[in-house]
Amino acid sequence: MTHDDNSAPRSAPEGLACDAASIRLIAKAAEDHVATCFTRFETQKNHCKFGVQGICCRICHMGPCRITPKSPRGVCGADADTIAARNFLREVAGGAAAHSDHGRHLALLLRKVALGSGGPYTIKDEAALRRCAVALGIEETGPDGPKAVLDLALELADFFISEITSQEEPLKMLGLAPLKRRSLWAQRKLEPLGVDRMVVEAMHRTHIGVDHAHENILNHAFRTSLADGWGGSRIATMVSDILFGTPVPVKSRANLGVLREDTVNVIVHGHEPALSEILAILVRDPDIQARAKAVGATGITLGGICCTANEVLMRHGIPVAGNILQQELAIITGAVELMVTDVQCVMPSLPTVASSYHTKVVSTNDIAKTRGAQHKSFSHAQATEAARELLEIAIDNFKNRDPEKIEIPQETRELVAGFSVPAIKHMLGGAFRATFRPLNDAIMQGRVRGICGIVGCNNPNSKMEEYTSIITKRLLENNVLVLKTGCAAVASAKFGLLAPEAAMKLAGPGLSEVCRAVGMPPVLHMGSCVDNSRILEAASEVVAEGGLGDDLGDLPAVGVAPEWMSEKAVAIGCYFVASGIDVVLGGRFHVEGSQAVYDYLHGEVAMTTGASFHVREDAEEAAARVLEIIDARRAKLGIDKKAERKLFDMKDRRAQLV
Ligand code: SF4
Ligand code: MSK
Repeated sequence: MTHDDNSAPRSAPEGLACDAASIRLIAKAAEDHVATCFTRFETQKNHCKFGVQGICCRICHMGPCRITPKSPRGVCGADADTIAARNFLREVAGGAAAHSDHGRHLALLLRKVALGSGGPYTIKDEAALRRCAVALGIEETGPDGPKAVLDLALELADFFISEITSQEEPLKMLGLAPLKRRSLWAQRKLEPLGVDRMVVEAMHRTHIGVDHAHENILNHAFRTSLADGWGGSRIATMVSDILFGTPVPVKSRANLGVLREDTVNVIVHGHEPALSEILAILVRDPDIQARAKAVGATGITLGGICCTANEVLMRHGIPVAGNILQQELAIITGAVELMVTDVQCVMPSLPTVASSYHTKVVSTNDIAKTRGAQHKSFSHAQATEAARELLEIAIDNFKNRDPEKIEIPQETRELVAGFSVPAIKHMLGGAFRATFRPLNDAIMQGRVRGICGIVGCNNPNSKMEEYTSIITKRLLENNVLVLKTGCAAVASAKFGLLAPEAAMKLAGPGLSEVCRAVGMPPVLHMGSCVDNSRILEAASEVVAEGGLGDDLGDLPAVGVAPEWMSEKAVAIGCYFVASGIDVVLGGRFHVEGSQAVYDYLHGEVAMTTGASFHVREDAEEAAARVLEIIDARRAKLGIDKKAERKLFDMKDRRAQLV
């Protein structure tokens, strides 16, 4: 038995998860006396009501202060509105910081590569480099023709770093958004400076005795989120594409059944792709495979958890073992030799869980250590050596498996991922004229009713993936094209929604026709958490293509965060809303102790941005709300009436020419 004694779930495993693999392993955890997030949730779920309502303040040491009807103000005089708004802004700052630090690390790696000190990393996708430079207004040709790749890479890296640190200049990357939206941001004073300054300012504003007006605090939350969505996160995506390749459709599989009894199993987990990229390449090295065979395995299986999984899935087709709530379950299979962690969403419980099996947990980023895990500090310059050493640790650990403890569920589903924006345009328009035109036409004709970005995490506060699955299926039936990222995408993968056949089985007739015509699934996996920037990119391209208004806020498009839990999800929701896209939340923000803050986020903010948050804890009601918003947008665009399909004869055509 581990030193955690809360290993027995109080609910039946069937009530905690939808997929058979997770259900079985939650039960196995109890049999093995291993505590997991599912059992720990049981001991934590009587949440402090002050925390839930966002009216506990720990910002200074005259407190902590809690707001009640009898004590409506903290010691300093802060009321519920100030306290809830400050807590919300700090969440957004945390989320923006996480995404954008990821972006910064990649921009710094791009700079090293440009200067020749990037170890094994190279500019893998020169077309992406040139495409980004052009989009950002950086000349890609000089007086003597196209600039040399490394010169352009250095210019771009310096541009990205100056965007992250910009002190007084609004973010230049806002230029990637439609003109009307940019004007709105400027008029409403929402244009962000660099995310570094925005996050520091968020911490300053929320210090005791600074910003007390809830609208002013919340508007800074939206501004900070824009510095993430259009800045830090977008930089992460752009640089990843340049260094590791722009994703194209790729087949793979998802769920814990991707682990194999006869191979050495290695899991990469976290978010930053630099190390996992090298592992994905090295794992195919014949020498490494031979070493695995020498210890009695048939080879090595690399699988992923969370968004590091999504990164190597999108570019290499590496199978996905699971999403955030499955990280402990992967170890509980008893068949994982090594779990390599980087940053974000890595549970500190992993070494404790691993202590009941033979799994080694190795952390690799100096900003993310866990007690009980071995730490191997990763440097880009030595990336290949580090990856080789990690694989050797895994191979050496194969002999330590306890056959009695191994149970690998068989469940896996086929999927197609890799839908970057260039890949979608290519699928829709073909190699000759990659374009969003067919999608815009299908939306205007009503064959596709609208677009929905479903993003975010899983949360043990509800049955894992049930909400995500229900809302996704309901939207598909109603001809809504679904774009997914993060753990929400993995959830769909596990239930077969990322397979092209889903278009025939689950999509309404119009959406099914469009998907079948181009051979794509009705749910497009666009990548990791930072790749929500790809959804903004796709939406901007749809606006630019014409016929659906001239602002992101005109599109029949909605964002949904069904089972969200992280500060990053709060930041993502805010940059969607600030970009004019309504967001439906499956769970509530911790702000309900302040009616004013609640009303601002769930309604009044629309007067500033054109969109707001909508909480629907029931998935069917959430689907209905998404369709209402889409239909309202369609009516505003004047495309709510189904266009009659008229077959033109020669006489009609001649009449059109007159
Ligand atoms: Fe209490 Fe004000 Fe200090 Fe917050 S900042 S802990 S409300 S005194
Ligand atoms: S990993 S932030 S649980 S999506 Fe990106 Fe999943 Fe949410 Fe982490």
